[in-house]
Amino acid sequence: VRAASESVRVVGLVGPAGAGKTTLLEALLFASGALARRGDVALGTSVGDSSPEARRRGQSTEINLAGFDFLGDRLVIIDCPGSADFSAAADPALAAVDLAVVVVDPQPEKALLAQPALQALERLGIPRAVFVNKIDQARGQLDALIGALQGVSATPMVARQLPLIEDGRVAGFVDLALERAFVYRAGEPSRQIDIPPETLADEDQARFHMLEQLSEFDDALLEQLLNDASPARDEVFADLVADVQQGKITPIFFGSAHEGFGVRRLLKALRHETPEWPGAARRLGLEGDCAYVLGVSHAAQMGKLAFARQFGAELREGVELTLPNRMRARASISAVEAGALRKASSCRPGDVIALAKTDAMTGQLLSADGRVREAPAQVRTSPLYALAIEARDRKDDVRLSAALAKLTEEDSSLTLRRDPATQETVLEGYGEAHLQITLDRLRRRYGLEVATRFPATGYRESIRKGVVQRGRHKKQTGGHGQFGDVLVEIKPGARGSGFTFSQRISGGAVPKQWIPAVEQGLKDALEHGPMGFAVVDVEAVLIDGSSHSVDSSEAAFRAAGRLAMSEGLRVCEPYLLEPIDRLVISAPSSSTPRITAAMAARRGQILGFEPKPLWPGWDEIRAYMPEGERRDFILELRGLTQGLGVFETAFDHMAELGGRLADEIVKRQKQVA
Ligand SMILES: Nc1nc2c(ncn2[C@@H]2O[C@H](COP(=O)(O)OP(=O)(O)OP(=O)(O)O)[C@@H](O)[C@H]2O)c(=O)[nH]1
Ligand SMILES: [Mg+2]
Repeated sequence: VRAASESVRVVGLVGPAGAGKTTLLEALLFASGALARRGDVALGTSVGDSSPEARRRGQSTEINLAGFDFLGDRLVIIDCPGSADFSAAADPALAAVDLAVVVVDPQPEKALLAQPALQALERLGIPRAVFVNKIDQARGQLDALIGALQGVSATPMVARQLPLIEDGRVAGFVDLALERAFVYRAGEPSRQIDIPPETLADEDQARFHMLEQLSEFDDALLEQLLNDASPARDEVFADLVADVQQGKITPIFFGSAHEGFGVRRLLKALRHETPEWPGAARRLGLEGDCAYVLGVSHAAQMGKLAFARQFGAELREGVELTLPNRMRARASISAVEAGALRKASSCRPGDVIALAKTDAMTGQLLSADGRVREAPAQVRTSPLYALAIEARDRKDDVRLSAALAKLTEEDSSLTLRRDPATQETVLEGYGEAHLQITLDRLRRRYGLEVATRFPATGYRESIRKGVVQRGRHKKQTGGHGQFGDVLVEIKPGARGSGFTFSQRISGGAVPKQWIPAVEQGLKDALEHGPMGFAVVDVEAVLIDGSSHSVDSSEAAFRAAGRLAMSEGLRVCEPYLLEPIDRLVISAPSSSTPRITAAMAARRGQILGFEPKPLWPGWDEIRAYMPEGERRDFILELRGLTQGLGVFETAFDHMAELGGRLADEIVKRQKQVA
């Protein structure tokens, strides 16, 4: 039974793929006593990564949520996937944490893969700490690591521990705030020892450096340091807590999730230094009693579950919740434990719960006070990879739409759109693996087989020359005939003008009421030009024509217009146009030469590159790239940048495409048709 004064804290685990976040979640659960036995991601026995997709891939494919008690306080951990394919889906959940632990590798080059995560947290103002994991594999000093991390962080990186090196390995640490030394022991809590005499000088220096860093935000401490006075331990702790909670510093801890080293130390720090929920509420702009939806799941047998964090007052089972669309639902609450849900009668402020029978979406606010609340604004980066999908069996079309609706609800980084021009259903996400797990889920959960291909590129055609063309539609079938006759001037229009129509008919050569039909006919013919694509940037002027008092009709004039255009286009020297996207690529500067070379091979046109503002060591490359070349570019970009490269993109303009490439595209289009 919990006392009312106990607090709940929500901590996110973020950082590069494979750094050991899910292993750390397991270690935290085990160290707290919530698990009797420690599982292993590699053996498929961990609490996290329990979905079939995550198990099969041996990496997190969605967030893992687990709650537990530690020394009378409650902690909820949100373990986020590190891979760029899956991390965007975790952003809405991460926005609501009290603190994020960035898990990194001890090797500086690998640790720097955490730069995007660190900078995102700084930008969002989320309090953070670094956990240098896999310390069991570290060799030698860690100064280079701390230096590298400091190089990419705007706030001071404060080493809280001094590693104790024995035979080139990290055997333990000195806690610089406590001034106590500990040695790691496999499978057991660390043992306290006297600070080894040969370490005293280093310890003194490291501690002084830490105090110097803290004195930047504390004038009294600065004065003490200048006067060579030794500050009280309580004051140092108070500074550490305040500075971490305000996001002014990023403390660094060391350990090994796999060996259980330094995990208890981290737990204690999280318990003391993680701010309570009002900080996150302020950041999200929340007031009053409401629950923020971290994520939605259709995975379990329980139907739809909304995982939410309660802000404001305690939430009781059965209380009426107001959704953003003014619908109401009674709260049906389950507490989130280690790998399981447990029916609960209430939820304390700050805690995370699963809500059944509530049709909520990720990022939404559910109000307990009856107010309708708008979801807090969230930035989304543009999708980077897309596939057109269709059911292998047409009979499954309806089931496929329903399943995709559920999957896009569950994964907020996935978007689904229907392309009206090509009639394609296009699934957009953050990479090949991202869309692949979506297809895996379609197959496994819903028994749906789909076919995929790259979405059709929006080629168009236009004309180089003009012509005056006659279109004459005449049919004599039995009684009533059909007659329409037009003379049309066809000529190239301005780029981007699409289709423009005008008329210079005098004396009613084409009766007024049929002129719109002529225009429609001309347009009809533009849908499929001589090369098989839609024709754009064409101007047409209806000059003359003739009609028949009985046989002329709307349909006949439309047919005449169609005829004039489709015959005329052929002699106007049609040429192919391809869509060109504008890209802004962000990546580490060291990879810029390789990226520009790769872009050249994709007929990209570099507009320029410069250092990315506020991103030390990164470049921003601006370029044009044909849409057809861009569709799998993210895969190559990641290959060149250790997975770090990203881009923002949007359609920019249409450009002429000639030569062999154009011939091939036209040939392929004719085969399809
Ligand atoms: N030697 C050593 N290996 C570790 C340690 N922690 C994790 N590993 C191993 O590193 C690999 C990746 O661990 P995960 O916990 O899945 O890493 P993650 O950060 O959750 O990875 P993603 O979810 O894909 O981002 C596994 O094989 C772990 O056994 C550690 O402290 N020491
Ligand atoms: Mg993981």
